[in-house]
Amino acid sequence: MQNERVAHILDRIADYMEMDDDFFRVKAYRRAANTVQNLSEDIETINEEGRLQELPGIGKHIAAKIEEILETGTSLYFEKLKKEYPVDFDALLSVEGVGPKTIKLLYKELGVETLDDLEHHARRHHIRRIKGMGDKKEKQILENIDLARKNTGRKLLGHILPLAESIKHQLEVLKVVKTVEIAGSIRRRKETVGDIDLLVISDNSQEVMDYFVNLPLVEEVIVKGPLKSTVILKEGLDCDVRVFEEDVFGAALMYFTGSKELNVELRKMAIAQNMKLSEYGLFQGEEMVAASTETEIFQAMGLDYIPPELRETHEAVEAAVSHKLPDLIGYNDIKGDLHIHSNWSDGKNTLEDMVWECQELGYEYLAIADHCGYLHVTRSMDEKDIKNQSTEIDRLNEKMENITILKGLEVNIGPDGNPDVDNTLLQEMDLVVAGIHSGERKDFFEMTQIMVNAMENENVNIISHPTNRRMPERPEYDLNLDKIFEAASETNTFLEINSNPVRLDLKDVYVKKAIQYNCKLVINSDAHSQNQLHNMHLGIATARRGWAEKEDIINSLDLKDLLKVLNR
Ligand code: DGT
Ligand code: CA
Ligand code: CA
Repeated sequence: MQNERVAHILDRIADYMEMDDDFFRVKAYRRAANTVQNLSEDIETINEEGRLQELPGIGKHIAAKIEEILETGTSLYFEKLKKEYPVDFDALLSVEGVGPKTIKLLYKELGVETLDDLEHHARRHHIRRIKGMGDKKEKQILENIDLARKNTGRKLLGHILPLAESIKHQLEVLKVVKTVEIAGSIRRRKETVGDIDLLVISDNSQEVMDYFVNLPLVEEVIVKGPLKSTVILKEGLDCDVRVFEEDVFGAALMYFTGSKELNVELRKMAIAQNMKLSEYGLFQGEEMVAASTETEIFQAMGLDYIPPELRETHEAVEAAVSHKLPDLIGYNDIKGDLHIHSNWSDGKNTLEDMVWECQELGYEYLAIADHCGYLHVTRSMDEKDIKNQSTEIDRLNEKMENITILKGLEVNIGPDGNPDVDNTLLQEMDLVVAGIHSGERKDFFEMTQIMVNAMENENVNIISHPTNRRMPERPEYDLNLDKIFEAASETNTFLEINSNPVRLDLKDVYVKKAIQYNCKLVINSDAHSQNQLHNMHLGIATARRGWAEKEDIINSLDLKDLLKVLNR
């Protein structure tokens, strides 16, 4: 479905037009964006059937733009505007009081492209000096930057999950508590979370709530009730605790795991079967059909069990009806980590320490893939380092039992798409990971071509963090993913699901799309310390949210089969 992307581009074009006071066309583009946003049909189907101009607000001109976007992935006009104003629109627009006109002014006068730039100039009182801005506007901007940062301020799953688990464990200590489950977006393993939702089984809710609202992690109590309490945690997000009786816990867990979209779909389905589903159970008339476990409820509705990671959209319901849910890659299915840094480049721990930690994790193999070649951002190995590291790996492979260390490198993809390291050197490695590491952003076509070129190099096995996003501040590269996935599949290049909490790249929806293109994927930690090796489960969660099965993930293979697919 390209609907989101098309709507987004139309909306952005409207922003650019607003910069130039072209209000008539602004209105037309906004209306069209809105129409596309709210379509229930796939815009590609509508286009194929020649019905674009039947949509409200879409005339000949905009229909042609949409066609172009569907065909090429972007619009030349849009690309031209972006070059003219290379600013982070999403971030800047989220600051209250900053609209397209202000963005234009700030860019022209001060070169403001990002929230950080905006804050820099506001703090130094550069903004008040611009004609048409003034002290008041500057002060308002400064106040609202923080707010914008907080509001987009959904928290990262990788940072909040340990906190949620800690609260769960603290509640479990109580004698009156039978079970605590984390529900909501965290249970679904969504990459960012709005708050923490905890469900408790207990027959003494009073004691649970008294204890909960007095935990040291709590900053402020918003509501304290017998069945539900909400607090603000010191971490800066809310935590809800709800208490239930054991016999309805499955229904509660199902409801409060969501997503809202899935709940709506399930409720509709229950109604179609002459039943009623709520957080209190599945009912037929007055009679309770199922409530104590999720499994029972799904079964009673004729559905296969839907794993929480698949509950983001209603799609899983259709698959559960027809018994077509994927057999998801499991949290214990990963046999090794193929992207690990040591202090030979910018890692914190020694190579040997990293290997020991991998052995602790029960891996059969790992690949050290330190940076090499020219990188101005971080320490990087030269040819001599690579030789010496190789000797050390030989020594460790002699010494260690049950685990094999592969010799890898992480090379940087240069501006022409070639790794900036000699191919004869790459040929000698067991595996080569290639990634873009410069902050420089090229346009859609150029960026896509660079990546495709990199994949066509036969020494490159893995593309690391393919869209190079960093949450929250760095948006993903604007890439033609269809082209990237096609090339990956044709060249037998493996795309990484990077488990770093700020990356999770490829992200879930792209994982799903890559699999449709028959791409093979690899889940890596990209660890720069022993501790970060433990992030792997976040990458696995992302893979599961992208419907990935074991056969889609090459590091679920044992060493022998892995070496076969690496084909070196
Ligand atoms: P979040 O907190 O924004 O990351 O996302 P969720 O999904 O955790 O949302 P939250 O905390 O508002 O609610 C938890 C779950 O409770 C949600 O996934 C589904 C269920 N729920 C809450 N409010 C509603 C509602 O108004 N309608 C339906 N159908 N379900 C709801
Ligand atoms: Ca939530
Ligand atoms: Ca909540």
